[in-house]
Amino acid sequence: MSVPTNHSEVEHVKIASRYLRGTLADSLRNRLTGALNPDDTHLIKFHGSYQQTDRDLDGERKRQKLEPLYSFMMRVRVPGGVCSAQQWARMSELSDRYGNGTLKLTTRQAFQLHGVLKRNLPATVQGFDEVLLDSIAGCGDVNRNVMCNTNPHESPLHEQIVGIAQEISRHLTPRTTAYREIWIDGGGDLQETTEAVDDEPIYGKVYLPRKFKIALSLPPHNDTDIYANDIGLIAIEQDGKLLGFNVAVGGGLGMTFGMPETYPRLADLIGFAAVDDVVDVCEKIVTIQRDWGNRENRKFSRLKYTLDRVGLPAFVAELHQRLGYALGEAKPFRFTSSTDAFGWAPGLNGRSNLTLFVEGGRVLDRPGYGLKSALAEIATFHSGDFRLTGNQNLIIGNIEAAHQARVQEILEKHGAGPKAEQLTALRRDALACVALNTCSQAFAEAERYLPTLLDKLDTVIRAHGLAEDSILIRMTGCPNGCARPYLGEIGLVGRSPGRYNLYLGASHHGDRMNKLYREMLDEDGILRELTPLIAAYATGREPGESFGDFVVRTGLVKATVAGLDFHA
Ligand code: SRM
Ligand code: SF4
Repeated sequence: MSVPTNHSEVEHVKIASRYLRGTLADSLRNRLTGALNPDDTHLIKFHGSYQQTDRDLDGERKRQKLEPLYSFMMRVRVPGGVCSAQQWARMSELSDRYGNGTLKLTTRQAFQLHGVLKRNLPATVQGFDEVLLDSIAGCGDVNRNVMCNTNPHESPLHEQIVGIAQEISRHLTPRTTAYREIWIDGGGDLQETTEAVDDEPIYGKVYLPRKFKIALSLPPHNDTDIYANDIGLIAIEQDGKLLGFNVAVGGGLGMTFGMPETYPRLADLIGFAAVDDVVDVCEKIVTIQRDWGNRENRKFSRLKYTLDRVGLPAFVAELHQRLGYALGEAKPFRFTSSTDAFGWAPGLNGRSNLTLFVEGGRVLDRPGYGLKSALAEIATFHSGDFRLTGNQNLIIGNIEAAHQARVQEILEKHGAGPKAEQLTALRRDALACVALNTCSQAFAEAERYLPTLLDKLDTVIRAHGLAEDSILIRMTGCPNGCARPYLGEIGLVGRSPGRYNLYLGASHHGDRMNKLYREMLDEDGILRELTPLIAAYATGREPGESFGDFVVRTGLVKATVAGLDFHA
């Protein structure tokens, strides 16, 4: 089998890879460089890793005529965001032993390690494997980590829904044995990879045209931003029983500056699926995208472009045909929140849950603040779980009554006690993507800079009595959308070092995107624009009105009603 010549380079690499093997074994054995063979840089994404350089050092190393300092980001899927204390402990330990000492909790409830050297990749993967974690499908043209909102204290239904998220994830995980062969059995010293005998019943030999994302949520919470996903599943309950899911398709946020034919788009509701059908509905949607998605130009390969090209009715008709029945009519629901509830909350069976604020999702130790050490210590005795939220925060879940005081004490001892309530809601609910120094796509800082900007914005917020009012601010270093900035009531998207485009007017619950308001602002410009708006909001808002709704109502920006009018 070969792929048509007009298909993109990555399609050719995939087909030649024999189910994701490529020459990865050879790349790992080559000790002369810290990098992989060029084609393998595409394939390793399917194994959950990106080859990166330390962008802070790139210039200096070039001047010294040295190879860039190559290292690898490794992404470990945590379906539904729930992992055990043992798994937490292992990730923390691996980040110290092989990574840069920090653990990143992503906007999709996964773990990332940064700074892993090529020679340490196999040992790191083996470390995941020993505690039943893996990085396969962390990245690549396959279904990624399946998200699910994580409010264990709210109802037993959440547990059921997390279970369904895990089932969807298992079903859509690639079946190739290449991952085990290369990283675990081969241990980085595999002499030869076997002739592929695998079968990928869902993906086939060339996998999907592009990444694919699924999120679940249980109203009234939309903390997984389901509309930003290729498939969003909205749980519908009746009298405490899960009936099934409303199905939304075609969300995705990436775009490219200067190319208005690329755009962020929210998913459209197309119907209702019963609990027992939902895994199959996801599979069939994935296969339509596999067959219909654009494989010539990766800029237009996501499901959102497939949908806008063929039209929603044709897509839904095809889905019904592949299912052999029609989805039911979408059922009524209402989202009222998309943020995390910080602090202690009672749980089920006498246990409790503690939601901790993790700035930028970065779990680390710094002088006077030892969050990472505190969590590692808690993991030594905690019999519950750890839950990564879609807002880059962490819930220590299902804490035994007998352990509550000890958990609190350890956090305080390390200066990491729950202090979310001392922060403004603006800061508590902020999101920032990784950006520099590891992300190759970043035009500007995000995670490293947003706290500084927030110090200044907090002064304005407090001066206007808005410390407890949640305003969603989201910053990314480029327009790819990793911190879902187009769903920020205030979105800041990096254009060049120190300069950002300012977007305003998303809803507070993830169901309306924002619009471009100003371009190329530096810090002074951002403060100059936002200060009067915050003041006007404090005095002019209607009861319960969110900042995003306020700027739309007062005519500052027009409401974005569909992806195709995002740039209008
Ligand atoms: Fe992302 C690429 C980080 C969530 C849209 N994303 C990247 C890469 C791998 C950069 C690259 O291509 O070289 C970034 C790695 C940086 C690093 O050094 O770690 C990266 N994305 C992240 C994370 C870690 C951001 C964070 O700070 O938490 C998130 C990891 C999620 C996970 O666990 O799987 C992350 N990325 C997202 C989201 C949000 C979401 O899914 O809810 C989006 C927008 C939704 C979407 O997919 O449309 C997102 N990332 C992108 C895109 C644009 C995709 C597109 O369709 O245009 C890229 C670039 C690409 O795919 O070509 C990208
Ligand atoms: Fe990198 Fe851009 Fe994603 Fe930020 S939004 S992590 S800069 S790809």
